[in-house]
Amino acid sequence: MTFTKLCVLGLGYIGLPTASTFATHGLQVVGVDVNPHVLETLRNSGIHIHEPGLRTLVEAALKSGKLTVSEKPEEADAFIIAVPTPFSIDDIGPGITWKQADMRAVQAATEAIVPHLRKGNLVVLESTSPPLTTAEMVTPILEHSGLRAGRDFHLAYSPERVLPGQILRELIENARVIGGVTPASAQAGADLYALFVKGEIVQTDATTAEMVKLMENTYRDVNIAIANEFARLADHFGIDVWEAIALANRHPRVKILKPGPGVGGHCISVDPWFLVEAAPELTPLIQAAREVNDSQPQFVVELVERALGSLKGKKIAALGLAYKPDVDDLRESPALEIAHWLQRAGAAVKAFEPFKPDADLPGVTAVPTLAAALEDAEAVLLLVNHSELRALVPEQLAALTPARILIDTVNGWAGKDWAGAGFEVFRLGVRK
Ligand code: SAJ
Repeated sequence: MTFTKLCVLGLGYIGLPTASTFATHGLQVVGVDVNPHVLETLRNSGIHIHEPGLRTLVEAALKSGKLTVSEKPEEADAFIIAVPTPFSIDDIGPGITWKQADMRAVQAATEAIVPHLRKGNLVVLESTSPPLTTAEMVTPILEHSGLRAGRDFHLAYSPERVLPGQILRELIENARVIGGVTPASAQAGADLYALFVKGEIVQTDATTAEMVKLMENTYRDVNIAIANEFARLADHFGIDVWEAIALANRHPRVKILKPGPGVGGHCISVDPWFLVEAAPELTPLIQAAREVNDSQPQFVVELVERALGSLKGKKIAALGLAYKPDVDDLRESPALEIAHWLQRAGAAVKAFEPFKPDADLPGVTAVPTLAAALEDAEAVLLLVNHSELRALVPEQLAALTPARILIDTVNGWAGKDWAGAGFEVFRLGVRK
């Protein structure tokens, strides 16, 4: 199949890079978003997302006239749905919460395509979705057009697999899985992404493609959970988990991930729930892993309490609030949760996030500079392994703060002579 014009619905972390990349590879692209702020920012040559290289790419795409933005879709050869699928939290009993995929944005975007859908078009869903979404939710909505999926138009599911912080490179280089409702739909999807994807393009059916995405992120979640559990065990047995992991990883078939303050972001902490929701009785391991990772912030709060004796009134500089290093994304961030909990427990927290110095956060006192966080602190808590924070050296930190207690939850400050500069260091997964 050949393509001239493409509509991308959803201009977020995935939709905007995808739309811009197609535009710089020759397609006429209409980027659609329901958020007027996003459209206005883009129309004024701004950008609402921090991602290395994205600003330049979007500028080039807009300047060339190949990318335009709009609040509504229009007729095109192909449509890509890249809207968010967050989760909603349900209370299902005393003390039990259950997380469910909130599919309203996918539903609304699919409905918005219906009036513009023509014979021979291709529709691709990229949003992470529970298994069977393409077959049982998207198909019936699109068929309100009077056209039949797989017969009159092509329909496919293609998961995005890019890593925030490396989106532009991974979008092009990663392997792409395209699952069609028919083999011809998968082929049409493959033809579209072949315009820029350099990685292998692998065709399958739509439900397999949905599962692949959920399996990838669930696999990572479970593996991070075991690393976090090892950190708790190391703490219990009085050893250094980082050393133990480094040694275990010398085994040719072992690759333990890093423990930390918990699992955040809009993918790994969310996607496993899509499987749990779809088959609760088949997912005890996945549920246990979620529980371990979700309770890791509490483990950090206890570590801080142990280091400081008590939390009441203690002045703590919390460094980093993003969900992982070198991104500005605060969604589901364990660091944010920890800062919040410490504050609720009576500590006087000043939090600093270098990628969002002006963030205004409910329940957390954020300050705009590192110096402001540190100036009167009694303890320094490293929550995110941002390069800029990791690079701090003992003398530099000693000059910026009266605090002489460091609590490192990400092993960012290992291997430096902190004791030489008068600091006492507590590390996650290392019992002193
Ligand atoms: N984390 C650890 N220990 C580790 C690795 C990560 O605690 O060893 C934590 C991070 O600090 C963060 C969370 O896990 O809080 C998730 O970070 P991540 O870098 O593992 O993943 P994401 O959420 O940024 O991106 C993931 C990627 N999926 C996989 O690696 C299987 C990415 O390829 C997906 O495209 C993305 O989810 C997505 O959009 O689904």
